[in-house]
Amino acid sequence: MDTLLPIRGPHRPAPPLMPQPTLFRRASFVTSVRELHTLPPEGLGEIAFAGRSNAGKSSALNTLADHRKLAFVSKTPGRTQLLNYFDLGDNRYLVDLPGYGYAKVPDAIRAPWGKTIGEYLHIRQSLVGLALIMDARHPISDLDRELLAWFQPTYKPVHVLLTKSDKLTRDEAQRALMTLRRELEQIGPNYSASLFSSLKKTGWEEAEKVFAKWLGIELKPAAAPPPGPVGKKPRPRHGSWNKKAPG
Ligand SMILES: Nc1nc2c(ncn2[C@@H]2O[C@H](COP(=O)(O)OP(=O)(O)O)[C@@H](O)[C@H]2O)c(=O)[nH]1
Ligand SMILES: [Mg+2]
Repeated sequence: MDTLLPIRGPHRPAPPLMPQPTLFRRASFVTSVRELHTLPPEGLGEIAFAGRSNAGKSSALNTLADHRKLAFVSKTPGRTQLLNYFDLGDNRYLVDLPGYGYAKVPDAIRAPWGKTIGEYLHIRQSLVGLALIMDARHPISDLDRELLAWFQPTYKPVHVLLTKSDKLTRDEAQRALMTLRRELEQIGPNYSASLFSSLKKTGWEEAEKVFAKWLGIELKPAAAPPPGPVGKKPRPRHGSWNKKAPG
């Protein structure tokens, strides 16, 4: 009796793998800072990530780090109100700031989240720029404006990632970007913005270029990950791109 063999089609080469973000790929959690006197020693450069709660900051960080759990640490209870430091290697860091917009802050404090983080933004010498995450559908809230006004006296650059751009049509997204850019131009010459989507994994190339320049890191052409064994389907790299941390 004939043995039933699986029917195989002609051999098809695997589709080329898409380039992946590399700049933050080595990012690993170092420490959470509650008081400024416990900040790590000044390094060669750090970028702070800020944004309203729910704007998509954790997802954007995970996308840029090509790591679905990077921002997990920032969500663990007790760490959400702290500055969370991630080491990028070579004495460079990214700093995840707490999201703002939930708690009402007394006017006297002025910075969106209060004194400590407001002060950090002013005094930290190795802070080379601010990455501000905004939801492309509701760009630039009053709190975002307050933060920009607070940061402006440092004369350091700001780059806005207009994330969730997948929720808009191409035209709507372009219009949101242009409107925002016009407003940013009024604030400072080194304020820029680009579209981003953690869902579609788009916009990371432009973000990486800006952040690499700030950090003085030369970007190597994004290396595609090595192909898996022949015939084996590569596992999806971003199966749960925005997995929520418990608690
Ligand atoms: N469609 C879409 N949803 C997103 C995107 N980024 C984040 N989200 C969703 O927005 C919500 C808030 O995201 P999160 O990253 O936790 O925001 P955070 O509070 O700023 O850290 C979650 O439900 C995410 O699934 C995106 O690029 N596209
Ligand atoms: Mg978050």
